Amino acid sequence: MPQSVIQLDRRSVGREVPPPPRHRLAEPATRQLAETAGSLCLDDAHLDDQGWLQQVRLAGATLPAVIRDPLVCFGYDSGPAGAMVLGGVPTDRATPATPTVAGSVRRVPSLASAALMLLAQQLGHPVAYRQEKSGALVQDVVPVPELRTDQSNAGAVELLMHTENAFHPYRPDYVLLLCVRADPAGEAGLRLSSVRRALPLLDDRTIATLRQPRFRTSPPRSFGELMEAQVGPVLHGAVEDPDLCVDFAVTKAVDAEATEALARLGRAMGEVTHEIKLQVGDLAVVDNRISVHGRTAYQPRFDGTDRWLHRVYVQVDLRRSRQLRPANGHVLDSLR
Ligand SMILES: O=C(O)CCC(=O)C(=O)O
Ligand SMILES: [Fe+2]
Repeated sequence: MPQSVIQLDRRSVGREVPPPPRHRLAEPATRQLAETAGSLCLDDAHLDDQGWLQQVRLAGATLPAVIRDPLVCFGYDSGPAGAMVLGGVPTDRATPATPTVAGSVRRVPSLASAALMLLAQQLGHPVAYRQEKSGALVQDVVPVPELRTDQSNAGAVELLMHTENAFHPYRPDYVLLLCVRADPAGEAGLRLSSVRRALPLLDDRTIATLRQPRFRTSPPRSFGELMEAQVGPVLHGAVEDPDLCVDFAVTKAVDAEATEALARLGRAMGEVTHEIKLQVGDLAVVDNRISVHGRTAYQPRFDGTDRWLHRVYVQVDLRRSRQLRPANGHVLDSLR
């Protein structure tokens, strides 16, 4: 199931935009992945432990092609949508109550978190940031009562479209979101939009402006005041197939023309946005270089039944961020 090589055809875009491709693991594949994940759920296992990650790496290489192929192909080319959904990922028979506290993370492997790590390693290397969710590799995306109006994964208001950690020079290449509990009201929608689909909707002058260092993206509070937001472009790389780096909540243009270009980009990204209501066992895989994501507003209950995603970040080339990772670990220290 190789992804089609992208073709930016100005005539074909802006009309009918197909949703991100959806693959589904068939029952035997789900069972096989559950078996391998289960074998990694040992009593003393720890998700952030180097030794455990090595076991995952080796076990991941033995998974059958039907499980690995969708991710391996996506790793080569994430296609026009820059995102996909893989259904049928095994989750635990008894998922505990959805956490309601800020900064909640997974430390001990479960069937779902071990399966997620096995799948993540098909794309590259899991990473985390020391200043975010205490540097845990598997993080909970859950609504938190005191943060419900926040522009963050813990909020319940509309979360504007963003490149994950757009301010960071070593931002993740991929963001993986595994649904272990669906929103009981069926309201919360993950939004996905790709620059490959939006670019043909933009005029040349807007594109040229977006490629210039006329934009500043500030870090979230959790990353502290240590970092001065640098000016940079919103589009970079190949002219016909650029990378995108923008957070519509915090990226600010430095002049009027750039402000207008950013607004045009926002409208174009909006035109090609898809909304996905994740169900239990659905893994959304987002190519963070090509697509942005966000979420609709929804009404959490904070009673243990709310929507719950496990999130993992992946970098393709771990070596690039070595200066921030003590002992060649998986957690990036603060930028200074
Ligand atoms: O809740 C969602 O669907 C997405 C939240 C988000 O942007 C994230 O976890 O990075
Ligand atoms: Fe995000």
